[in-house]
Amino acid sequence: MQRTLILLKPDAVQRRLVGDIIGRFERKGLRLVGLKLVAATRELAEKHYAVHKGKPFYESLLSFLTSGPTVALVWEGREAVTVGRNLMGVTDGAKAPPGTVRGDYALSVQNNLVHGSDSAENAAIEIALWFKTEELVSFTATDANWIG
Ligand code: IDP
Ligand code: MG
Repeated sequence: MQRTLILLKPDAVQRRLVGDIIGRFERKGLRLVGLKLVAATRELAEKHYAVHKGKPFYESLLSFLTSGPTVALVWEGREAVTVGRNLMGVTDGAKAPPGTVRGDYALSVQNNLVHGSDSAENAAIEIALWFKTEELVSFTATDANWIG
């Protein structure tokens, strides 16, 4: 069982795609264990995107992530990290295949609607950055035998 951090970035909220995107993760079978609306501070955005510091798009990326509300989600399930990345599609919305969030709704590289952890190790770090332990609610899904 694995957990992943998924962010619906400010463009997803502004474009009213929150319900659609959450629905995709729900229908896949992942369990929602954390959910909140966050106005990310510059400090939080810097920590979240620390790996991109120094890149040409870094400042613009921080402005983007702090430009409005972000929906922070933690999903749990089998291979949750890979499943999350597959539901999102590749970074560049123009190249992401149809059927993925980015493939269906994004054309931009920067404004690509979602963030998803890229490894179990980074997921643990990112979840700790966005959530307090007591904000995560683990539960047994009543349909677990069907979903696997
Ligand atoms: P990912 O979100 O698919 O994991 P990363 O390479 O980790 O992609 O980049 C983090 C975020 O930075 C992307 O989701 C996107 O918003 C932005 N980004 C990545 N590469 C570029 C770029 O070349 N130009 C502008 N923004 C970029
Ligand atoms: Mg990334």
